[in-house]
Amino acid sequence: MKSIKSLFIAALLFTSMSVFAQTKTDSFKVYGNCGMCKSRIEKASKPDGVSSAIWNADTKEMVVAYDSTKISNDEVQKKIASVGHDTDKYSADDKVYKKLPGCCLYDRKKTDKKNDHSGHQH
Ligand SMILES: [Cu+2]
Repeated sequence: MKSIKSLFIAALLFTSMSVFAQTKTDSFKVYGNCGMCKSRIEKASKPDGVSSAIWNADTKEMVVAYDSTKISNDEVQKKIASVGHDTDKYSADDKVYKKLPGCCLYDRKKTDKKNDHSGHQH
């Protein structure tokens, strides 16, 4: 009987701990094109602490559910930018962007960054 009681207390403790782990759901824009972008973006936006990440290729809307005690919205956006996709707050590195497959070269939000090459280069 005693062990059942302590088990119950342990379960109660565990439950209250997971209540402290606050799950937040946020949405923000992530720029990209296709299904390949989708899997790349969603993969990148799932570090520890993120329970769900879904990107809509049509609306460019990203919806993430994460544990706000483990990770922040900013950190998730940085992760996405690090694989080549601009977000509301962070821009991907030009070098990373240029390495994306052709179908993934989306229109960037900032076009006037540095125009050191004129015209098209195809
Ligand atoms: Cu793509």
